Amino acid sequence: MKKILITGAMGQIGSELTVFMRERYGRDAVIASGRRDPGDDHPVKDGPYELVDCMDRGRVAEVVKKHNIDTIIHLAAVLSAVGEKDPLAAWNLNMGTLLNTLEVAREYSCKYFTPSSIGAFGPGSPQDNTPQDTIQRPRTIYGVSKVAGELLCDYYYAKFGLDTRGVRFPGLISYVTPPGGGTTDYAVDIYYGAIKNKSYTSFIKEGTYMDMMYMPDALKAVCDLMEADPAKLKHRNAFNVTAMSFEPSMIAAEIKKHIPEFKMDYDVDPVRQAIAESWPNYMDPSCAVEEWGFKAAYDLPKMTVDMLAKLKEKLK
Ligand code: AKB
Repeated sequence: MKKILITGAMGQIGSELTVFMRERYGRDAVIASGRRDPGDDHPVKDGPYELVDCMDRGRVAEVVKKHNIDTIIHLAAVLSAVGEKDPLAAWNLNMGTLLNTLEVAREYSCKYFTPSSIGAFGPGSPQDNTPQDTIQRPRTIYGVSKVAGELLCDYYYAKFGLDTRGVRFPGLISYVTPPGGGTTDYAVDIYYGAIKNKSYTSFIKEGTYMDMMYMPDALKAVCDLMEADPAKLKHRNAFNVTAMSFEPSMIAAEIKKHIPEFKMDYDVDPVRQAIAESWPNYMDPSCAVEEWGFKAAYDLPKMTVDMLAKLKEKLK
């Protein structure tokens, strides 16, 4: 990976991955891109930045050619809860940008990464210890687009020999960039509620387990997978990765250890609750462990200590 293009660099993982990869591979090795100019004081502007709408394949190709890109990290996507508000727009954006970037990667022989999600599973998938290869019949347009994306990445690998790689991300938790319209967002919002008001109203019901991961582990996972020996990879899209599984009262109890006055109540959102119930309780990440050494450093207690300390500083 000498020159990396990151699409959707303004999204939750995009801006942090840009900073992380620049630290790891060099400032000029990572070209961040997005549909908007984020303003000069945004961290993604600390290095090369290009305005790119991935619905415009010609523009993607122009930027790949201009910077001699050999690796595309395609992140631009509409998430699960927002997707349900306008399914057609979500499908068009998720599939249109995926196909355009895959085609450009094929044309310019780039290595390719795009994330799938726990959203690629559905009510028919085994919910406990969800296997790497199993039934995938999601009920959200986001999930349908993620399954289609996984299949397309497999297809481009098998048909054209494109070096496609990916992970099924769980809910990502970060103090830097807020998430943008997902079902797992409560697990980020709760920390903001704890620091700002010592309280939080959860839109997800007590007892609803989902997989989660702290952002530093997610960033490292992307780099570790992209650096992995291709001969060892049996799966081309996408690996189950997870660091922890919890339900709302567990994260509340963990926060209470540090903020004893913290109170949580519930006002369940039926749309997001139904999505959460259709997703795994916890996935089996053993293929990622075996094929490229996936390992997460943060569990719920360790993440909570860090999140609360960092947010306290940030919101001062
Ligand atoms: C969402 O909740 O939609 C995302 C995801 C798990 O893919 N955070």
